[in-house]
Amino acid sequence: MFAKKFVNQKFLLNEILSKNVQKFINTQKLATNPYNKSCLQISRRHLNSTPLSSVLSPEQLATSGAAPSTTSTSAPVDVMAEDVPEFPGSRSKWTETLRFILPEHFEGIPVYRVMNRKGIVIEPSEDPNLSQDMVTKIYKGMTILNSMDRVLYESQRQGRISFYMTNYGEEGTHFGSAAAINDDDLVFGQYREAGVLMWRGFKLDKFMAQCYGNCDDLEKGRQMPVHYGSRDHYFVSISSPLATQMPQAVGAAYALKREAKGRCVICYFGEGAASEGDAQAALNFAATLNAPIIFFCRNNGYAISTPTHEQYRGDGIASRGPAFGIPSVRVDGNDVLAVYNATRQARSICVDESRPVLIEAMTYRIGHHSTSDDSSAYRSVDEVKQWHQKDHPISRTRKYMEHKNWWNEEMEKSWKEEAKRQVMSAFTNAEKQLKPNWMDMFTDVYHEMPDNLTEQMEELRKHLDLYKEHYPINNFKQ
Ligand SMILES: Cc1ncc(C[n+]2csc(CCOP(=O)(O)OP(=O)(O)O)c2C)c(N)n1
Repeated sequence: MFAKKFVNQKFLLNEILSKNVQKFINTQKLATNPYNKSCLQISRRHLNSTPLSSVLSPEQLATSGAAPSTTSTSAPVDVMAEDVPEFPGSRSKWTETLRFILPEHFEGIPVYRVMNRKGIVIEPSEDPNLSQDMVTKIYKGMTILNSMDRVLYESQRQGRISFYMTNYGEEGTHFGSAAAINDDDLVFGQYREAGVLMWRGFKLDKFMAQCYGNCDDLEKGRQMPVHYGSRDHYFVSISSPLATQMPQAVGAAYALKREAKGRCVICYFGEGAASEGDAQAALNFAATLNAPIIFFCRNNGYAISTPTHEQYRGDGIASRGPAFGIPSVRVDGNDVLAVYNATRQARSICVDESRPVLIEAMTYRIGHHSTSDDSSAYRSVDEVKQWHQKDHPISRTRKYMEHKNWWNEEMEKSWKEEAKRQVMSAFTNAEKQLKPNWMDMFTDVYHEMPDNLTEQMEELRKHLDLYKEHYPINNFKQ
């Protein structure tokens, strides 16, 4: 036992020593570059503890690229080529013209579209030729999400639920992207992506249960409404702090890469969230770790009351991708076919080449930010109306289907009734359910409940025994 441990330690020591030797060689390669002087000083300090002469022979030292010794008679080797910069931190040519790169030098990245606002495919070779069943499923999904939004929005206005966020105008980004990936690809969302979960078969009852925080809620009523999550649907639970899901999603993508089963991650976020530090960390980690992740930005023009011109001065979010070394594309988010094509291709790049991809879907937030917001305070009602009437993903998809003779007024009417019936039935069912047992407030803080938490739970139990008439205890499961 002892011998084995000793051998292991010796092996570890050799590993550390050989790593230090490699570091020494690398640092000496940088020696002639004054820019790297500070790095070198740090590395030298680091090396002071390692007796290099004991691991490298003088001959090895001489050929290792070490700085020429003052006593050496051999001529220094010029490792720098004449006309190409050799800086390890960039790949570029020399220039003798002093010129700052101005953002104005670049045209905006174009917006990829497949169909125009009349639902007509512009370039037939770009039509993904989705089957009638698939387009109908997408259309029905978008419309039923819209119905659910209306009911839950109203429900909040009446004080039946505490909070809600609608998805109005962004339905195309949800269904177009969700339909283009595999159902077991892992989703990390922000909060305005309910359609992705709906596409995967998360039932209306479950959406309602989460918003009502009733005993059917998978999250046991602990989070604010719209913070959905479902392990069965590979949809990681939403949390409120913006962009925190982004580096987490990269970590998950890296794990999927190691698992090597051809799965990837899709991570949704808004253009406002993209200003968070976590967004930069995520993009850079994903690029340097070659993580198979699709970053899907919903650029809907606003982050609550902040318009995009106060959010950034560059060319949106897509232009940041290449700076991180990430293939990037901008797409019309109100064109479900364009979103589908872009996401499908992104997935191939992601999985086949094991690298991240960035999609920026241009859209417009037709609804208020949330039920806590009145957007007429910072944008005109006419502006909203304009988008609602002239460029809505639902009406555009409907027009596409009508051109194909897949949909008509009669079908629309009967589907609307059916959708309303389904939503109202889930709604009345959710209202009837009890809230979870109050004890669920204490469970899952840790995997096992620590003693001090058990004590607190017992205190509450005694308190409720004494004062139960002051609590709505009958609304909770016993
Ligand atoms: C770290 C953090 N800062 C601020 C907030 C408050 N907040 C919630 S949503 C939001 C705007 C996000 O806008 P965007 O990312 O564009 O998404 P959208 O709401 O437009 O879909 C802000 C600032 C938060 N939740 N987390």
